[in-house]
Amino acid sequence: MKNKIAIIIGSISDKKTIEGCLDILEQFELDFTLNIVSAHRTPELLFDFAKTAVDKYDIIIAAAGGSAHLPGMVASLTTLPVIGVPVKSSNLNGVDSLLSIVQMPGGVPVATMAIGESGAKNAALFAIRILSLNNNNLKEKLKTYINKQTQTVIETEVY
Ligand code: RP5
Repeated sequence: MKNKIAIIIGSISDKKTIEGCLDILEQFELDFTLNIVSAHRTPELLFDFAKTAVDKYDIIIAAAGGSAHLPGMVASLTTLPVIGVPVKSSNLNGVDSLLSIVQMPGGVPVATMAIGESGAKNAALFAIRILSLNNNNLKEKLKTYINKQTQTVIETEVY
């Protein structure tokens, strides 16, 4: 395992959505890259990225909005697990992104997260769960993260 994650976004306008993903990966001290790769505006870059990704990374997180072909196209060109994050689009609130990413044909899987910032955070945590299968140190950090999250909810005073 390389313990390395590639994050790709379809546009600079997607960066805000994935801030939570970056925060979590930094918190877990994981090695990642972040690049803009657009399925429609830079199709040749997408092809080159996807064809060489297996030599550099373990997991790809791909966030895109609207007619969001990025995660699916990348998944079709690599054997790596691809986690898709539907970005909340301005016109259809991300339902377009979600349906574009989740409705893959049988044979080409994309692990599709929730729309927007929750999906971006979960993409990082899902990647960490995959990497922790072969990394006990990461597994312990993940347990600590989950326990802290639980404690925060329990200790939150409502009144
Ligand atoms: C998609 O189109 C991107 O992932 C982005 O969410 C959406 C809009 O892109 P911009 O027009 O803001 O660059 O490819």
